[in-house]
Amino acid sequence: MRYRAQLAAMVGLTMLACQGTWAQNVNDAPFDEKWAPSEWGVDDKVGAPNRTTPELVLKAIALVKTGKVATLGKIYASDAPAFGTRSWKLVIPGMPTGGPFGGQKLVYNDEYVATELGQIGTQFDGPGHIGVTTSKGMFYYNGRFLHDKGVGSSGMGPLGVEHVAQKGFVCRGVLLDAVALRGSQLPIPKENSASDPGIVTASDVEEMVKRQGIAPIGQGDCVFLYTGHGDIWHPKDWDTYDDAEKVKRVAQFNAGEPGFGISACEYLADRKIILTGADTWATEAVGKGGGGETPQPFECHIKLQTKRGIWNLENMDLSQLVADKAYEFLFVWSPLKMKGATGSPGNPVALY
Ligand code: UVW
Repeated sequence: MRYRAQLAAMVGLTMLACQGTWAQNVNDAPFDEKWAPSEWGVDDKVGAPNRTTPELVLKAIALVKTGKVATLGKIYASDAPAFGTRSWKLVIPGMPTGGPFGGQKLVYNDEYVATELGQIGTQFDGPGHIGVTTSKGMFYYNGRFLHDKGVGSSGMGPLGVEHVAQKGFVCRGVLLDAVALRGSQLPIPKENSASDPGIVTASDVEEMVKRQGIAPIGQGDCVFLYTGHGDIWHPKDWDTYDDAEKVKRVAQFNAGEPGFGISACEYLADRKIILTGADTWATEAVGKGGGGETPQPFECHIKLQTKRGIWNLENMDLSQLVADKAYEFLFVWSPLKMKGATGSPGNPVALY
């Protein structure tokens, strides 16, 4: 946790520094590059999942050949890695929570969970999660601002995840096996450079698609990256470790991560995908110093989510897909319809 907290502090400091620069009106890219209105219009609250059509759903369903099913969510638990100061606490109030009722003395249990529900464990980044500070305020997907009417500490209003949840994700899932490409688990990047082996580039993506013998990435696809970094926190082994080993692994997991670099994110955006995901906590590369391919932390988050409405799933368990070499599949998932939330927990399903 200490390393993750340090990293979060570093990222925070860098963001503050960037905000300082933006406050001087240096980065108004959302206006200069016309990030809003989005291609789906000024009222849109969904983003790239708008690309899903009945035709694309039927094409994705045709990828189910063997009837095999893989669940891609990790286990939510208080000892699992989490970003910054996020945490998970589950209690069963009462034991039993209620009853007894009636002749059979029925009893029941509930759970009370205290956590950053949309941003813990296997988590979905929706429209209210990532914004950038501009000269006009904190800018989010489709030109909404944190100071807008209806957006506040009791909910994100038009940026709430329930709007994306209404649409959901039913798509062709593509698994990119970067461990097979590099020959081993990808390292945490050491330098802000596309040539770092921890940074997956656009040509790496093309090479993986070619080697894996699948059709090119295209409109409406959901694209998931396996880096091996997620195996530091593998659901199969996790509960076999003692507390000291878990603490060590949490620190390793949180110290940075391999992932997509800028060229890969731009490439995927050009292919008009609707969702990224990975076995890591941010999907994109995060070096030990906080940045990825550039010193700007979470630059792919900004370029895909804030700018284009291409959303993201983090901390996925891709191991069964990797073992089965299931490189394309039917992917089905939807965020929970939590009014005003920034994201969602969940357990996505792949069928192939
Ligand atoms: C942040 O919340 C900054 O990152 P992530 O989306 O990876 O949780």
